Amino acid sequence: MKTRAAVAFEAKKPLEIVEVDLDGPKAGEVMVEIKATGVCHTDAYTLDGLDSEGIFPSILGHEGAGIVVEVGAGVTSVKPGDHVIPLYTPECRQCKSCLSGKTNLCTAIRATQGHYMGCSTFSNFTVLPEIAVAKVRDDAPFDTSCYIGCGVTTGVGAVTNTAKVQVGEKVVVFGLGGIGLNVIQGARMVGADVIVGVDINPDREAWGRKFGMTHFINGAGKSREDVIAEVLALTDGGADYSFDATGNTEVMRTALECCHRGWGTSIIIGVAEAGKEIATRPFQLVTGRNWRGTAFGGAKGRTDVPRIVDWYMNGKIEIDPMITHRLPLERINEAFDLMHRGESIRSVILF
Ligand code: NAD
Ligand code: AHE
Ligand code: ZN
Repeated sequence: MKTRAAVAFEAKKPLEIVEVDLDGPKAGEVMVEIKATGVCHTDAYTLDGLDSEGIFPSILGHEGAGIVVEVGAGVTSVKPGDHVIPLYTPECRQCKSCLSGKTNLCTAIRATQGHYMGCSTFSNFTVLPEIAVAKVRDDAPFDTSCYIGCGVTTGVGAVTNTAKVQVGEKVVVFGLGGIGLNVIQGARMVGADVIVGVDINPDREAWGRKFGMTHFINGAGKSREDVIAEVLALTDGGADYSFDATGNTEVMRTALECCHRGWGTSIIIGVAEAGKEIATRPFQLVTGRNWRGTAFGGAKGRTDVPRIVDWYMNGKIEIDPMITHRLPLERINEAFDLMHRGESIRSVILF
């Protein structure tokens, strides 16, 4: 069949809306009609040619919601009409990683997922393996629940699954965009006492406060030492947990070094440009700070995503105010411009 899609033909070039051919689902696969998709910073980073695994042409997009329209042979977990959220981190429940109980990084289809995240939600119809869709309740609106396909789950899950922040702890979040604001609301949900936000865009202070941030640091023009000193003053000597949601490797260092001596843990969420590396003095780790990372908030997609949709529908977490722009597919390039200008939190494309 034919489907309308926004295709990335070349790095750093605007996406082009074209009709593409799509084969029906093979054994173990499902075809999904995408109703809405968010635009995540990782899409921008891949489009800019900064992902070492990126290939062109490709159809990006990994934050979608839609309806199953057809299933291939042997598919048992979903049927036509089911509402689903595509998963760039699948959950096969059979590979070594899934069976370990220690990670959400299922390896069943990693080889193909790497290049474009395996979802291609910037297409009206897309085909995915059955293990890469989460069946969700059908009263959740597509234009908001799509954000659970990446940003919401990544931010909230970094707090609940990866850091496992406890009531009364002190956290600091670097980068108050589509991911960082979800870290903030996750920290509020689990009862953190102090939630410091750091951004270089002063407009992000009001955004952070809306979701539970207790203190704001404008990092623009400040040295690493200055930011660390401010965080230490606000957290009685250092954060129990810090989170990088910028993708900037200098910020990652600051985030580690503002953790409390002896136990503070820094979680890297941001995706850095190909070739970039992190650095710190080993003494930072010798003296008990921990450096960790998280993908998709440590969430096991088919198990955890339906629960997060419930959290949203029951009012435990917020999504609606973060969707700042809704655009038709034809205007998808504006979503990237808004993100680069710091004017959007999340833009959602409606089909
Ligand atoms: P975004 O553009 O919405 O937000 C980024 C925020 O960081 C902005 O508010 C920006 O002003 C701020 N920022 C930039 N430089 C800064 C600096 N030096 N100091 C402080 N703040 C700074 O992007 P997003 O969609 O929230 O994504 C954030 C990062 O998370 C990206 O690197 C993205 O690729 C990554 N990401 C990772 C995962 C994962 O599973 N690990 C999932 C989704 C996104
Ligand atoms: N391919 C890149 C890294 C990209 C990356 O880290 N992706 C995250 C998800 S970002 C979602 O917005 C991820 O899930 N990684 C796990 C994985 O297996 O890719 C690079 O640097 O090479
Ligand atoms: Zn993403």
